[in-house]
Amino acid sequence: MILRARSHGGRETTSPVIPRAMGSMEPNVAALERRVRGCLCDFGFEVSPLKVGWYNAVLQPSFHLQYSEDTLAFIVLSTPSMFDRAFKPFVDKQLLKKINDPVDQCVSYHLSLVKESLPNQRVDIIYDYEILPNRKPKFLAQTAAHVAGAAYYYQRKDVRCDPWGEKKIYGVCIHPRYGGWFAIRGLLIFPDVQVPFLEQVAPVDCVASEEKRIELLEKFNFHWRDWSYRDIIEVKERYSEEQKAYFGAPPAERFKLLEVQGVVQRTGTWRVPCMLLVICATVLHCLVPRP
Ligand code: B12
Repeated sequence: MILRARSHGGRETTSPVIPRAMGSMEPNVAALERRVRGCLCDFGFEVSPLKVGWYNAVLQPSFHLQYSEDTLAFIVLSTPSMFDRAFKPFVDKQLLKKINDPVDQCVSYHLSLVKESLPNQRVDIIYDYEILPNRKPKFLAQTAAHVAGAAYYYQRKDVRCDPWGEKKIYGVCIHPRYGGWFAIRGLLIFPDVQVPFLEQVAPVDCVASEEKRIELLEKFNFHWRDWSYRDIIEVKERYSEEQKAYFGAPPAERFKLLEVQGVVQRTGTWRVPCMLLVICATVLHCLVPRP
């Protein structure tokens, strides 16, 4: 099994680590992990392994995933480059269905390819937007990212002198490399693969001071539309202006953005000016206060 070794600055390296209790399926698990990474990393996704038991251990039973505790799973994040490496080619090549969110369709396409590339393996996929009949999310993406060591989940209880009184304060994950410029897209679960030997890696605590944590939670809860919480640490990569315009647009208008792009592609040289026009219009739209 390849486990991640982290430097203090959060940079990630891969190095072979001898597991504490190597099981007979060990080489298969390493191959599985290579396959999952091989399918996703070139497209701007990042994957981190976890055991279902780590996730269930911090949650109340109503949120538990119904698998045995040594079951292998991978949390899948989209990084800023997913937009250019996966989403734009997907829109160029595929027939988008108008019913679902285009990015969700793209993510689902790529995660389904992982499943197809492992025909002899049972793979369950849970997406971040899926909900149970009781309206609870099927999995808590931030908790999964934290226990997998992918991104630190900062919650209200991580602040000692809490200034918010009765207000509801949502927590937020921060990635050591991308700050808040990423999303948690899904969980790949391998019900037949047990990894008792997998070692847990702690997430990098990149927002360590009390003041910064308060600033982060303030920004995420009360100013998330201005993107500022995403820059709470110095980042290596962030969303491009084009990507911000796309994600900043109300979901109904995102299709329009893509339609314009499609039309313009057919008329060749007009593509760039027209895209810029749409981006400017969207940015202006977002700046105009809504009732
Ligand atoms: C419902 C939802 C919302 C709701 C409610 C938010 C909430 N957190 O409850 C609303 C609509 C308000 C919302 C808004 C936003 N959201 Co939202 N949302 C979700 C969603 C679908 C589910 C969250 C949820 O219901 N959690 C349930 C509560 C109870 O969980 P919890 O507070 O974490 O509590 C658990 C932990 O504390 C855990 N626990 C206990 N002890 C310990 C100890 C440790 C160590 C750990 C790790 C855990 C742990 O136990 C608790 C449960 O028992 C998630 C995706 C997902 N599937 O998880 C995205 C998600 C949280 N949202 C996200 C974002 C970005 C946003 C917005 C900025 C809008 C946007 N998409 O751009 C805004 C920002 C918030 C705001 N100011 O409004 C991102 C956050 C990314 C990040 N970096 O953290 C997520 C993960 C989606 C994604 N695909 O990336 N969201």
